Amino acid sequence: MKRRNFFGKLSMTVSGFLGVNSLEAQSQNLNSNPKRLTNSPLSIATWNCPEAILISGKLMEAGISALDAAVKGVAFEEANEKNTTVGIGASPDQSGCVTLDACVMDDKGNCGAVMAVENILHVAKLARKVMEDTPHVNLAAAGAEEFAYSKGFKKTKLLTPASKKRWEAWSQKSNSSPKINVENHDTIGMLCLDDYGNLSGSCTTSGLAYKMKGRVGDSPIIGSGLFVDNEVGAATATGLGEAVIKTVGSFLIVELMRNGCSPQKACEEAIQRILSKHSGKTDFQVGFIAINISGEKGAYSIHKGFSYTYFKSGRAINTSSASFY
Ligand code: SD4
Repeated sequence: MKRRNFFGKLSMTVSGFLGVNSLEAQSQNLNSNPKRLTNSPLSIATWNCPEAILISGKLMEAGISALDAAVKGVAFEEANEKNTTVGIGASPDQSGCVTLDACVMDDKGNCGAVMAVENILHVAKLARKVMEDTPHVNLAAAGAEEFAYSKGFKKTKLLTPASKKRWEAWSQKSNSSPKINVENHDTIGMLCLDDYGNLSGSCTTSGLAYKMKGRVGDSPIIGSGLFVDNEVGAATATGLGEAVIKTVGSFLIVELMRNGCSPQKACEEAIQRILSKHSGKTDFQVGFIAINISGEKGAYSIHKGFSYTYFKSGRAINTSSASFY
């Protein structure tokens, strides 16, 4: 497809998703609030997700908060059947059941998460409901699903004919084991810095493809898959969740930034920490992205192949991350 057609189509898709009226309404908000930062709004997400980044970036340009932008941005990927690691069309667990994990964290340090949830599409939005409408941080499995229905979420069949076919092919192999997807589309962690200098983030995934039933990775674990501190910065992760959890990766990056590291240096240190705990064994991937409160960004992964997408001057730019190997 020609580049111009692609971006034309993309902006139509995105404006449909945004709702033009809400943009117009919110732009009045922007006019009445002065822009505080020169590097804002900034949104950045793991992997190649231009539509999600355009949604979050344009919402923030229209004066919408970083939290709203982070939840609405990843919603695009949750509804994207081609993304085999997020929302509808995602790979199931060993038993053929799709279970989703997600979390959100805002500029005030509030957070919410849902884990191992079946039949609910927009799990980042559900995590936000846990944060805003319950006294808890984490809701799991059937409890999270029941809570979703009580909040008006619809039951959605997440296993598509394509994801069922992939799972059937996988289950026929004799040495079937869980795997980290290495396609362009993968777990989406998104960090947003709005024009008022506030940071928020979201992370949404189906986790490891063909995982053990009940397995939960890093993505919905605050501090591991995502961490936001409005005084410092924010970080999010993709890759082998067990390795990220063992080093509390996203929290580690934010603390490194608090102690003076740039987002880039902090991501590199966190990857080094993981490698130092797995001496000799590097057959897995982890990637981190981070931003600080000044709008500087960083990304680093163990292996080549990880990329991230960010919003700049009305455009979504996808870039390869630097890597250890
Ligand atoms: C997990 N970190 O559940 C997730 C998987 C992932 O890209 O990021 N895949 O371990």
